[in-house]
Amino acid sequence: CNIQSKQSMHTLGEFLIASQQKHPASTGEFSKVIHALRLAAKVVSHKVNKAGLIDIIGANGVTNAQGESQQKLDVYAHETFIGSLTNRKIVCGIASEEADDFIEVHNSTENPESKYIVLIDPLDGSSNIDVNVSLGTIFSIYKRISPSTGPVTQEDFLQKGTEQVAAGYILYGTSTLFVYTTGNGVNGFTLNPAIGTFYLSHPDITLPPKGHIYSINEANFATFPESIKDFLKNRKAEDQKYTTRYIGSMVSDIHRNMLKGGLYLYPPNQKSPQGKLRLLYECNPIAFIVEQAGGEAISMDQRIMEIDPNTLHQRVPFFCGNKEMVAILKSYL
Ligand code: P6P
Repeated sequence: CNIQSKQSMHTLGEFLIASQQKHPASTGEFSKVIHALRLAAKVVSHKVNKAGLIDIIGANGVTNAQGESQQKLDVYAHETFIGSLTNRKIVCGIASEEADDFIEVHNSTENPESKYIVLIDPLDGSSNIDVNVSLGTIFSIYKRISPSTGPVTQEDFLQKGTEQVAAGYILYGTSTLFVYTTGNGVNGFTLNPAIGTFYLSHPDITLPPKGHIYSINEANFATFPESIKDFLKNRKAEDQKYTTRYIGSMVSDIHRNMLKGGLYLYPPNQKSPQGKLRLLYECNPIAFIVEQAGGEAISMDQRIMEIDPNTLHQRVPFFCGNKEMVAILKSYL
């Protein structure tokens, strides 16, 4: 249907109000967190879509907690999301891929009812910035577990993925999409940049029952575990009907697999013995979303969301997608 009929659909704001009304006890604070993320998403989307026109392209010469050269847009996205979440005094702590340690939002003692914490990868896939390929933001929301009278602590951030209150991603692609779950299914909202409003464009996203796409960087094949090598070899057997798609921007690969079916794999390899992806602000939020869409997310023999985190920037092997494709992979693991 054309954009006109879509505009008669729910906006993200209306969807949040409707969702909040289903929980009479809710204080509306959670909705404010999503509103803050929504605003930051619009600001980053505007910048990403203008990257070629303003001096924001290229690295700024700084390396982040991961030892990766920070792209200017990474820093911009980090500051935009941190600012939006902090200004509204609705969260008590934030952890970001771009910051070595978690950030205590100082109002947490003045404003003890700010019970949420957010973990975020402000701009994943940033190596694609300069070549005009889609990028994404990934976020995960928890309730703090330390006493509300004191500052947030490490334990607030090192909770299992099963404790997530919500998770989502923003895809800066041919259009800007805001996708999130609170544990009752997955919904996607497309930004109409002309008026700065997100409209419900992908209600109740559900993975197709079967998938024929797998997403992996096979340049690392030589040092994958033997089980992964065997899995990949058999996908290529002549009677198989698979294809590979790998954008190098996880949010894009995941979103495509959510709509068309597929399996995303980032196995351990010589360069990244624990895999490359971070448990807290990449794997757990994507795992929550994929499971809510009827799929599965594992790390070798474990369910991703059951992993007990040890450190903020911990990396884990990551496989997620259709239950049917994950089941085949499990038979090799
Ligand atoms: P490689 C981007 O840096 C990222 O975190 C994911 O978005 C992406 O899927 C992966 O790393 C790409 O890593 O090692 O294949 O270049």
